[in-house]
Amino acid sequence: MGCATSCSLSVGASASASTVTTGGSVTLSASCSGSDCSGATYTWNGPGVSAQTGQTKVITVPTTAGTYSYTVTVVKGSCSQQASVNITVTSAPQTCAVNRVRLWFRAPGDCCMDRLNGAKIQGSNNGSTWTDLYTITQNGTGSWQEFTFGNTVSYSSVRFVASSTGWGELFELEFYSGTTKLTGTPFGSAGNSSTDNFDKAFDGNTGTQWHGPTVGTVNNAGLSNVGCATN
Ligand SMILES: [Ca+2]
Repeated sequence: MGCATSCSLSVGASASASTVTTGGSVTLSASCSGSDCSGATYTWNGPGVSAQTGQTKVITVPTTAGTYSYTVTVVKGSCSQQASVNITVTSAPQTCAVNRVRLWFRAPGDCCMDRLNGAKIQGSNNGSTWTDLYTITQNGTGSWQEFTFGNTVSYSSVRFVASSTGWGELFELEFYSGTTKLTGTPFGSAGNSSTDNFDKAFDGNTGTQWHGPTVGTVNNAGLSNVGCATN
């Protein structure tokens, strides 16, 4: 704008991506055609970008979803022209990578604590193909136990699978991403009866137990539609 008739300066603005997740970065680029482009200065303004110079500029987009406009002003002597580009910022997906499990296996003083040893934590994005994330190598204690591991992948479903000698036998089962407890829809294999179905591992009551009718890895319990509780 404001280009004198003697100016030969045509400016455009573009971005390396039109959609970016919150807090991400994007490269803004200005194009210029005309004899006055030589030696011109480029100055960018927009949300979080104040008078930053350069024909290309790597910026960090806002942390709130929305559509934001960035404007470049190209100046050569008395010639000045502007161009703008819009960037749509979308919410970053929540990271719900399970990396900690908290569980309660059998009751204090019970038999069979070695049945926990060999149980696995698995993740899946389709509910049918499961990836081993962690294998428990400790016996149960009849009280709360925690296991941490290095998974960084967010799965839509996570589950506990009993060892080859296990029957489920969990009084409670909780999945975490760091300190954030994962939410989801409980699922699992049946219990001996309705009084010890898999839902007893998720009822928040350390006096109710999930216990399968048969031994082995058929016994599983977990969460589908995994999400992260809001902090
Ligand atoms: Ca329970």
